Amino acid sequence: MTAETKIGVCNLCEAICGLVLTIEDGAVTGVRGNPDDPLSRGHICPKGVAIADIHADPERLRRPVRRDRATGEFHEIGWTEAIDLVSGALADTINRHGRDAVGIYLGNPNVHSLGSMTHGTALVKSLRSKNTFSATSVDQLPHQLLAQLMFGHQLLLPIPDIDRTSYFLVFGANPMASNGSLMTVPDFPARLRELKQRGGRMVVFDPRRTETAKVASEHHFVRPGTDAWVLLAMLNVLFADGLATAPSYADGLADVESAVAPFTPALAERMSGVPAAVIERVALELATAEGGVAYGRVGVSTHEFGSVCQWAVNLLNIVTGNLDSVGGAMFTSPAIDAVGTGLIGRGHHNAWQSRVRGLPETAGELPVSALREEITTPGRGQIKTMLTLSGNPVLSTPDGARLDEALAGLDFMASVDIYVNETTRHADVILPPTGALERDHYDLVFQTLAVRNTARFTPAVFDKEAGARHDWQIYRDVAVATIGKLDKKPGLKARAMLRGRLSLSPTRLIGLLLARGRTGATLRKLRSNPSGLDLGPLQPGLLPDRLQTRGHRLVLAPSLVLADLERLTAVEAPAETELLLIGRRHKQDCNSWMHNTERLTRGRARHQLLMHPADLVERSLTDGDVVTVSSRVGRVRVEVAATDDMMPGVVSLPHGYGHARNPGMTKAAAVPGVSINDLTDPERLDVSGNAALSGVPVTVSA
Ligand SMILES: Nc1nc2c(c(=O)[nH]1)N[C@H]1C(S)=C(S)[C@@H](COP(=O)(O)OP(=O)(O)OC[C@H]3O[C@@H](n4cnc5c(=O)[nH]c(N)nc54)[C@H](O)[C@@H]3O)O[C@H]1N2
Ligand SMILES: Nc1nc2c(c(=O)[nH]1)N[C@H]1C(S)=C(S)[C@@H](COP(=O)(O)OP(=O)(O)OC[C@H]3O[C@@H](n4cnc5c(=O)[nH]c(N)nc54)[C@H](O)[C@@H]3O)O[C@H]1N2
Ligand code: SF4
Ligand SMILES: [Mo]
Repeated sequence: MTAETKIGVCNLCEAICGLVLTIEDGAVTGVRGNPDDPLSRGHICPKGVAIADIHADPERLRRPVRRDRATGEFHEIGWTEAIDLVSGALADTINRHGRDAVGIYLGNPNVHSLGSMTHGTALVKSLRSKNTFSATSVDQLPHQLLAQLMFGHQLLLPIPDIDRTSYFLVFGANPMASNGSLMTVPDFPARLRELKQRGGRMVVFDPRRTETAKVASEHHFVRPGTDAWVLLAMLNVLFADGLATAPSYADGLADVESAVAPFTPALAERMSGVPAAVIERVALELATAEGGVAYGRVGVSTHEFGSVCQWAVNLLNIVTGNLDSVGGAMFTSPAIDAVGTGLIGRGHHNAWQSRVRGLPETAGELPVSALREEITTPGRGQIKTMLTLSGNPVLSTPDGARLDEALAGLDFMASVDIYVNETTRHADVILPPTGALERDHYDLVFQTLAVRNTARFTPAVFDKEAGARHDWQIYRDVAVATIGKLDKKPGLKARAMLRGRLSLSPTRLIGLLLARGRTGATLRKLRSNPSGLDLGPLQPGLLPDRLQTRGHRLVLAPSLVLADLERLTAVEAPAETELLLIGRRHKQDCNSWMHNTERLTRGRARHQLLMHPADLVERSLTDGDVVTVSSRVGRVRVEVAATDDMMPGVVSLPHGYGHARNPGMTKAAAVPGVSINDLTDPERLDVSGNAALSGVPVTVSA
């Protein structure tokens, strides 16, 4: 037996850790963090090790499968037949019902695959359906919208300079479990230790005493859904104390000052439960720290006022002089600059609306909270055929149970996925791409969002098996075949251009894009430095040049958010609800999948509803009871676990559980737990269209 080591990369979360794999006889027998990786510095987590389990998993699809509509059973078919079926159904739907009759959902793993980024997006564009949805609207839509409105580009996202900050103010994020988000920060625990060793502090606001809260210098409970009042009150304090300034290239400071004036610390205390004195002190500490940064993530983005929250977080950094400055919120200088080169559009909002509820699009996508009604409501533009790409909206989006039912009624559904999951089990055809270890990788997204500038290209660890296809090849073939079957085809020239563009492999494209970059990182150089090139710490002083707004101006007071403050002002008192439901992530979970790997599911169960002991007593419940949790849209039955880590009045379930409805995936189906999204409500939305998954009113009973 010969053992060899190969450099790989983990694509399971935003930390993009470098790996060193041991390969024996074609099997992965060891996975370690790569100590030579300039970004991840040897870090790895339990999921990174489990990447070998996915590779070897017999339940992972390797050939296209077709579902027998009578029996529900899947059987393997050839690629030619599979592409023909999918392109035939897509074209037929468009020919008969128009383009919007094809619905598309793009799931989270798309951003973790190079081929999806280069070719999946091209397929989606070529279909030109308004009914395009993605995980963005159950995640970071407010961040992207505010980046577009304030900085001029949806991906011009300020990243906390965690390696140099002395004051890290965190709202609604749990990087100790999630490994960071919109902040690619491999080895968060070590970077936090270094922060504290420098004498720095981390202050966390969260309705649960999370893993991150437990290692923070200071943690404060905040009532779910009320951060907007707290953040605006912090701004209010800074203006009142004359500590709020703006750079010469900013417009609208006076508008901000008058907008935040009604949002006093006393009001914030009443709404959120956070003492006014804490709000005042923390605001002053941020303003006077030598390099401080405010950061808000999923907990304040999947919020009824998610856009106000992200606006306020950006403003806290701006008015304290911490934007574009060392130790603050900084912009990256990636080797492939999707922002400056126009590779990804700057974004737009409300250019069209969803058919049934009139919800606004953002950057070409509609809120996924509208997906179900667009499938079930008859009329011109009704979704008849669905295409899901690396997604599991039945578990990941609000009111998933009803979406589950709606998918069963489609004329046709096709999925590009490596598993039969709770969503793809409804597909007529599933097209499975090669796995992460079988394809080249360059991270187009997360190197752009990282706390340090680095560049890394990772060739495939394994050759693809005979008869397997990469995702980019699947997207190419579906796009070209579909267009060929349309009644109203684009002109010959346009079709040839699309075919030409799609025939370039992702790696070729990366080579071309790197050659256009300004960092000197070429594909050849990256190939000879497989652990990655260190391009140095984030650079200050990139503004105003880097701004993509007209005249490179920083827009402090976008009208969309100012108008939404009226909705906020109209909320007079905290809602009288019994309990508020929030989500959670665990280190060993990966959104809605990977529950079929034993490595990540053995040990203590972690699917329970977490509840404060006093709330249990009030309902005559005891730890371990099976309880009924009910919301406006649904109910689930699940074990309850008592913990004073929960804020009283708040309960928590993790998302991505509830696999029993998909018995076909045997190991995952045996994992206990229910889907939190059988309780979340598609009517609860931020002004951006992002789902308000946090703070859902629920009742809990025996
Ligand atoms: N209540 C609540 N709901 C949430 C969240 C929450 O915090 N609370 N979080 C939200 C967030 S932030 C996100 S990003 C979404 C994520 O939810 P989704 O967008 O549904 O994405 P995932 O669950 O990560 O993965 C979906 C599927 O992708 C498939 N897959 C994995 N790797 C590959 C690959 O390489 N190629 C292909 N083709 N398929 C692959 C797997 O089979 C998996 O089932 O969930 C959201 N839902
Ligand atoms: N292990 C693991 N890592 C992951 C993922 C995973 O599923 N598992 N998913 C990846 C994905 S897709 C993403 S987007 C990132 C997300 O990365 P994070 O944003 O760090 O994700 P969460 O752990 O969901 O953290 C959200 C926090 O917000 C808190 N919260 C809920 N409601 C409120 C509120 O109203 N106010 C405040 N202040 N806090 C609130 C929750 O208690 C929780 O601690 O993680 C990524 N990394
Ligand atoms: S932290 Fe994220 S990228 Fe790193 S090994 Fe774990 S799952 Fe993979
Ligand atoms: Mo996400």
